[in-house]
Amino acid sequence: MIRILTAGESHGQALIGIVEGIPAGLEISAEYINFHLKRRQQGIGRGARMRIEEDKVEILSGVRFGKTMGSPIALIIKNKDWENWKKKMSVEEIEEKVEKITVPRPGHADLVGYFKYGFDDIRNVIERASARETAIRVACCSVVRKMLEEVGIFIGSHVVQIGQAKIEDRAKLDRKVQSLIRKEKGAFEISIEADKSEVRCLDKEVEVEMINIIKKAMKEGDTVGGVFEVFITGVPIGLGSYVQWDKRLDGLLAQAIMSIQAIKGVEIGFAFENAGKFGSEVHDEIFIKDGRIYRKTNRAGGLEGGVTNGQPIILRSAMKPISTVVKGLSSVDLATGESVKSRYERSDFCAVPSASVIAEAVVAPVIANALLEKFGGDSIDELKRNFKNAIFSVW
Ligand code: EPS
Repeated sequence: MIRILTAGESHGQALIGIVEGIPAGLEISAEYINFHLKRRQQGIGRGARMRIEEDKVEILSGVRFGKTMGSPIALIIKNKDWENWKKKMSVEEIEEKVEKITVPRPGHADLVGYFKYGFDDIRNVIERASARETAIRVACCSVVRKMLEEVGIFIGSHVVQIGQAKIEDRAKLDRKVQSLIRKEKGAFEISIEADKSEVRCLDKEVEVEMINIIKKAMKEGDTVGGVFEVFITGVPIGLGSYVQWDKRLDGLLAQAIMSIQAIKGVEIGFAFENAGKFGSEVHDEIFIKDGRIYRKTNRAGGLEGGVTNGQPIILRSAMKPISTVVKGLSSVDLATGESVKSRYERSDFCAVPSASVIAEAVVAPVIANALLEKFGGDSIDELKRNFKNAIFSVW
């Protein structure tokens, strides 16, 4: 099975990751991973840090002559900003006094981390809780994603809401998404289109509203969150299982997306809308043509009983507004007990477009593990041979 571990602090020397369990013979390059790293760094509303970093991965092990060897793959992304943080983030004890951070930002991990680990300096929390970690996670997951692409499974995403600006015409959006996923690269075609927009939005009018809301937040020293959707296509029937709680793929996918910093909600298909309807209006009826099972709708989001039903997987996710707010929020100085305003160093105003790209990445290991569990394969050729028996349905 595939396992991923990451290490590294936001302003430390580097971020590192290990990917274990990738079958042998997968063609992979730093170029492929860097393509997704660059996509993660795009979007209006990011802070000054994104102008410092230009994330590039180095593959340190597990790959020979451009192909995986079945052994652990080690990756590294160096932090360019490290140059400015060598003292503050020194591994060794230093003589010089470094200012301690004692005022937690509401919504961030600051307060809980301070008490949980018994620190006297919130810097220790900020550095690892930071969403900077997602750079190496995207790198690691991109290797897994490449493996999925080998068997025709593609992942894509787009943003449907930022602040109060949201796509209301669902029927029009569904038509657009359906026409995109029928193309060669399935769900990734959604991303190819969305990547052309600064907010990764498929609707030109709503895109303008979204950009205006982000600009307003930037001007007012505030932040905004939003909602994005992830689609996964080319998934056969039967990944995951209902036989045990921890094999249900819907739960595992939700966990993966929830593990992204600032994500507070995940929905499979149109769960919240479905909750307000009668059953007869919700469930995707089953039809057959020329011996092939098909559905006219996909409100279940490609999962029934925690098992893939052969339709595209649809995951919707809510990101809260970033918790570092320029104008400050009420907080307490934990060193003195005084009521003060939360401090501001530097941050993003909106990271919803980036989060959607990160979500594409983090679902890959969940799908890949369910795929390997069902079809097996120590090499890519073996996996492909086994995958030939996969059963699909159509939407
Ligand atoms: C982040 C704060 C900002 C973001 C960062 C996540 O960084 P800094 O504190 O250096 O200004 O830019 O995101 C990234 C660095 C990244 O690569 O996505 C936070 O507190 O989570």
